[in-house]
Amino acid sequence: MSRPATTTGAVLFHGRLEEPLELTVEELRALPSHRVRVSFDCLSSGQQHHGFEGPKLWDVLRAARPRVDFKGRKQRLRHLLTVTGADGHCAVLSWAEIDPDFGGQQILLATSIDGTPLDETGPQLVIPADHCGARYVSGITAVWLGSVPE
Ligand SMILES: Nc1nc2c(c(=O)[nH]1)N[C@H]1C(S)=C(S)[C@@H](COP(=O)(O)O)O[C@H]1N2
Ligand SMILES: [Mo]
Repeated sequence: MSRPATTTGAVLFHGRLEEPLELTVEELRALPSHRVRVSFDCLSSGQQHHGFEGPKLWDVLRAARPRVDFKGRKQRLRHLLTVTGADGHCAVLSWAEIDPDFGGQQILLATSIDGTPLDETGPQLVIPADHCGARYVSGITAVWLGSVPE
């Protein structure tokens, strides 16, 4: 589930997709970009404040052509994403957190942090609603889409 992308700073999208897709930070910039100011709490370093910019994870996921039935709504709910960093840190997101028919959260794959481009390190997951910073996975190398078996 954490097979990294082959290009430095690129992300491998794999799992329940028409085909695996590798996207660089530069390619992520081709999608509509959003800016957010966030604060989150870290157990070891306290309250952090950052400005992030990048596309919505939802828009990236749609571009990656998920093998998911969009006609109904209930069938989508069994899907989940894992987001993995270069160091193996991994967080799970449920499909419904980002689907506009459900939570529709403004979760981003940031291409810059505080104005610094992330081309070399890889994008960072931004979850403005989270109180804790642990799901702000940095240096993302892989995003996997899966579903709970029927
Ligand atoms: N790849 C990776 N991303 C990570 C972590 C990690 O260990 N590895 N730690 C998380 C935690 S616990 C926090 S609080 C934030 C810290 O973000 P900051 O260093 O930009 O303040 O990064 C998160 N992202
Ligand atoms: Mo943290």
